[in-house]
Amino acid sequence: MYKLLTTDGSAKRGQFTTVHGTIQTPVFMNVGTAAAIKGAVATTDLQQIKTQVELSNTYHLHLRPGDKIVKKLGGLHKFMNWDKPILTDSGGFQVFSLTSLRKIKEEGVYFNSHIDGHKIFMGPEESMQIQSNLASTIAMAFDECPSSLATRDYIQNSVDRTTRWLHRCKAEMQRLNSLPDTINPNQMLFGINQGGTFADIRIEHAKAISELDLDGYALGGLAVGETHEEMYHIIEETVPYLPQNKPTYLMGVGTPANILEAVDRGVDFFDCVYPSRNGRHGHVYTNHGKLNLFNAKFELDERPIEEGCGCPACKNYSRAYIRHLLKAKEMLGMRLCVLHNLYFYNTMMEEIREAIEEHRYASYKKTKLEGFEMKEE
Ligand code: PRF
Ligand code: ZN
Repeated sequence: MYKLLTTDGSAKRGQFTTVHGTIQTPVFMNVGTAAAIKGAVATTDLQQIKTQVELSNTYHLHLRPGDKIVKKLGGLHKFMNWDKPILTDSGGFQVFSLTSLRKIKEEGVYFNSHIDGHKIFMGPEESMQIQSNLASTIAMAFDECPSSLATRDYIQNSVDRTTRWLHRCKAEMQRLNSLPDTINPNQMLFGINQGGTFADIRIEHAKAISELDLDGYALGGLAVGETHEEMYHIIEETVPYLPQNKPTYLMGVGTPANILEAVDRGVDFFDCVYPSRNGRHGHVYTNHGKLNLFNAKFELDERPIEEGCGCPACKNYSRAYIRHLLKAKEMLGMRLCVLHNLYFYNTMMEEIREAIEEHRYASYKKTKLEGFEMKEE
């Protein structure tokens, strides 16, 4: 249940209530693809870094350990020891980005596992069944994310199939939610808008899926190779055709600057591997741009990653120490960088929410973006 608290321009400040608690939006979901945030981050760390929602993947968990195993163990929340909201992506995107020898048919997708190559079929029903076994808070519809190089014809046909798949997802989710042994009978479903960079296809698709009265709507198929300007343009064109009284989720985006721009165009939910992936490589975010802690200039730097940051890394350790850990391949180095980066993203979302509430989002965004450009030293 989404409640729009206030707006500032097109930016929305909302509250999304689920059986696993209320999500304050705009929100950044912290990615734990295989039921763990990469970089040795435990679910017991998440409160300290202000995580509201964890995101996992249908495709990965279906392959390993298997969604039936997770169901036997009481569902993903119990398995991971995380009682707040979890969103699961449907598998569609991962099938398209990770597997080879795919065949897309009306019924679904035939592909080979990226782990051992065995043949798998996944369609809308299978994706919903897996997500129901995982018992996530929010399930994503099974979609196709076409390549950014696809032709208009290809994209139109793909979008039409994604719409038919969405009807099947909704019916299957309703069926699964009413079964007696379903762990989360209140599982929610978000539909996914596609259409590449063709604004007219996006708009027609947005209108069609809005009629299904789903719990939320995502913009998929973006940040797949188009320019940032093209992405912002598509968001701007499409969001007005999605229900304002439902959350809008921009899948797989992005940099702090991308998030600031998308919030300004009405987006509520985000997820991205950048903070965890960059952290694992010693790249850390600050309000004055990104730092590479492998850089020699940090060898004797006794300052925290960012002065005033309340994260577990900055409250306790210096850049010099974290640099040493990274160079010595001590796992703690990665872990501290990932914790800092997620805290940085989650704190930025908190600032964004406050700025919208106080109707000063435009000036907040401007100052924040200027800071990112102003590299330290
Ligand atoms: N579809 C799904 N998951 C996704 C995407 C998509 O288009 C993207 C695109 N940026 C990221 N994750 N199901
Ligand atoms: Zn920090």
